[in-house]
Amino acid sequence: MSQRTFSIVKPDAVRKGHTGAILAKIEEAGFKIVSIKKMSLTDEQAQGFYHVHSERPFFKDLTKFMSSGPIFPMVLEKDNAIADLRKLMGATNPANAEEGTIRKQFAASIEENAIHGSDAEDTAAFEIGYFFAGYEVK
Ligand code: RTP
Ligand code: MG
Repeated sequence: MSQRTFSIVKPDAVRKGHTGAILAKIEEAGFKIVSIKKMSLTDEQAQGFYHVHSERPFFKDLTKFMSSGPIFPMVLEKDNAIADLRKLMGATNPANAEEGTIRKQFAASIEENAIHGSDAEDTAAFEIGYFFAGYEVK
């Protein structure tokens, strides 16, 4: 069944000029881009987005990184979108990511790992609403 998920091309990948190649992989995998924009986050906005990680030791570095430059947040749609995007992304640590995944190809480290993808239906709904108004994702 058709499902929506939320993704971000992270600041490291944008800085390195990998946005187009990452979007091409996403489209080739059958995802429809429902909505996309270029923007930068403040540290406070990044904290709100990653609030589930607020107690983790890497939280401060993570929000500093996510607010370090432009990102491309987007809403994606396809059958089984949430799980299929996670698969296409590869493991959080690119050292463990499978061949052919976005993180294997474009991520530099466990933190600067090129792409975000929602991990469940409830987080996808929260994350889409955090970045896009209802009229932008009709
Ligand atoms: P994401 O939420 O960005 O899609 O990544 P994920 O599910 O694969 O990983 P998650 O555990 O949710 O962690 C969120 C992001 O925090 C950074 N991180 N750094 N230094 C570290 O040990 C560490 N662990 C995680 C990464 O940028 C990760 O994607
Ligand atoms: Mg996550």
